[in-house]
Amino acid sequence: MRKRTILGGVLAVATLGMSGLAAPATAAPDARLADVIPAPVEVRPNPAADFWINPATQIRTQPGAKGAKRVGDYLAGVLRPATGYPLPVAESRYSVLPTISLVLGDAEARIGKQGYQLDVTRKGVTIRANSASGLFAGVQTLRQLLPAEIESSGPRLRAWTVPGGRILDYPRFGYRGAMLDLARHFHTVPEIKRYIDDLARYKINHLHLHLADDQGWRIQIDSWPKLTAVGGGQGTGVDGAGGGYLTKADYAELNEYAAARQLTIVPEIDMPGHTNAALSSYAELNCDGVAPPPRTDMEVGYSSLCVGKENTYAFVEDVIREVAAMTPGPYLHLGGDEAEATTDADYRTFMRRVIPLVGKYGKRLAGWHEIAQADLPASAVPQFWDSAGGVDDNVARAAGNGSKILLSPANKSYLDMKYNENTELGLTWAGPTEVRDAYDWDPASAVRGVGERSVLGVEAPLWSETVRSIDDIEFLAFPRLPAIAEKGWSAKAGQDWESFRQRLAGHGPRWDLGGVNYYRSPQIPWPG
Ligand code: IFG
Repeated sequence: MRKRTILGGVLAVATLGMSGLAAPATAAPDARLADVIPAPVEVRPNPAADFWINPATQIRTQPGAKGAKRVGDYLAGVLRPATGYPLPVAESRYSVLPTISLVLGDAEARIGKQGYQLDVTRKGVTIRANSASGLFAGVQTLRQLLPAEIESSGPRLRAWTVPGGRILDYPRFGYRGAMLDLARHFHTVPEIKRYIDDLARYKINHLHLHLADDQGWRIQIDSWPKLTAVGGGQGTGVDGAGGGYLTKADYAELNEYAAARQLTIVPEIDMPGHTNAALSSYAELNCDGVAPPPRTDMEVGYSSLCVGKENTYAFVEDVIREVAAMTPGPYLHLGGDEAEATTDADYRTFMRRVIPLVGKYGKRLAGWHEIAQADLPASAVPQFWDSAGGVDDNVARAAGNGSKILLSPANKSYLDMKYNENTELGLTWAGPTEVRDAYDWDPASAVRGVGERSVLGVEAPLWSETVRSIDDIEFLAFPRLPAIAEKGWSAKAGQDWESFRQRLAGHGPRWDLGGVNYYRSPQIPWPG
């Protein structure tokens, strides 16, 4: 660290000497306020007010505002590597130095809980918000207003100019999520952390982890240890790759890492279908008392918990209790999809018994939209995964009963779909899905009977049957994930494919410098 500080100091003097404290005339900003993704609500450029982050710049938060201080520390971590500047984070009421201020309170009420107001003047940058998550959203916007080189892992000698003006911004929907399937292929804690960093860039604020399925069980449950000892062992995963599981310590570490980036973890234990990993780990869970062999193929719809066995409900309650106890976030997702080996009557019997357990352990129920066949509390969140334009009477009924719907239309938001028939990774059943397919839809009219007020938000699932690494994850997620992020954050009026593709082109260099392994879609005018 000392070496870097000295280097930073040398760089600082060199840059300072080069052009003093005012923004050097040659340092026209690279990015424009209007280039931000997701598109902000209001943008008012002021070219006379460009700010130049310089060696004397400091980051300031109000004394005692702990949440703001944590965002300030995060911002320093984003800016220090490429600038080489010290960028101290000070808790003070005012500052005479050039300053990036993160201020809680005295922002316009209409920005709500997650919005922010970002002002850039020649003296500095001020981000105002009503919460730490709002400040964090403003920080992601500020990051995009800096030249792409800000994403470099090492110091670059250049002027760090921020274009002058004001952005006032807040999300259309409160829930913008991404789902990562750990069951078909287990991804390590460092890989998941990297994905969390990727998601935070685009104001995604939920990470749904698919923790159990036919091939693998990926979360430690103390009361049923064979779930991971057997169901999470080596060789569990599609094609026998990707075994492993999250210990409770791993899971706690991920929740902490996500929280510091304003993301909430949503754990899913899929049931009554997609349960072969549990059934093959415990013979007594099976109706016939015989454990089926582990499965590493890609078939779905062949497994079911034994609805008629009391042992099943002791198992489910133990799992729900332990997962709820280790999850700081409000949601617990029970899956419920593709229960083709469970009769409709048994499905409803099963759900009638297990749905109350989610509330009993203090969580809000989420589930794939089939769960709406059962009687749901109005607080429950059905996650729609049929194609956009689809119809599901149970979902429409749930929305009519006051439930908020999470939208994951498979032909728009499933990141595990191929981009085109030549894409090596991914599946085809709901695709192929190029970037424009992921962008051209509107959440408020995607499902009949689910209007704007019934939409909780959007989520982009990434199933891992064909995914083996963080490079594979990023290849499938970028550039389609920013498209889904814009669906969830930006006002409908601000969404336009031509504008999005132009803005997205400018993110290619950021991903190149940040080491994000993205698909260079021919639909996007990438620079250079
Ligand atoms: N559908 C299954 C997933 C996965 C997916 C792959 C849902 C809710 C196809 N269920 O999507 O388990 O196999 O695209």
